[in-house]
Amino acid sequence: MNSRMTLTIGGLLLVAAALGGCGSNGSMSPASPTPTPTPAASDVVITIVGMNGGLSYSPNPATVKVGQTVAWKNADSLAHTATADAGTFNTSTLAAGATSSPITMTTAGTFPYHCAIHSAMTGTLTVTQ
Ligand SMILES: [Cu+2]
Repeated sequence: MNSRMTLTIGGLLLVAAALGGCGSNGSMSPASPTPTPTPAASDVVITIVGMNGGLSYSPNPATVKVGQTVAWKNADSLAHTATADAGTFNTSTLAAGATSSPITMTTAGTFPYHCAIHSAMTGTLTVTQ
């Protein structure tokens, strides 16, 4: 081994580190905190009131048009979901106070849904043309 070989290897490692650093999140972040991105506005927001049978979601039933987006806002102190019985949509688990990403409703129909954590929580979403 000579010093020239060592320098070459060192240079390659630097290049590899630089390339890898570009792809990872966080390492290139500025020191000051970036503002949390504002979630995209949804056409309709349904509030998760809490565990109360058919009154767990409000409004219920809710009606939207094809192509509109729906978000569920969890106003309860427990985690909940809004999960279509047929699996066509699912907010996944929403912590207390969290709002789901907007979900675009692409198919007309009546969609019963429930909380995947508390099956007694039920709602209905109607999607019209
Ligand atoms: Cu629940």
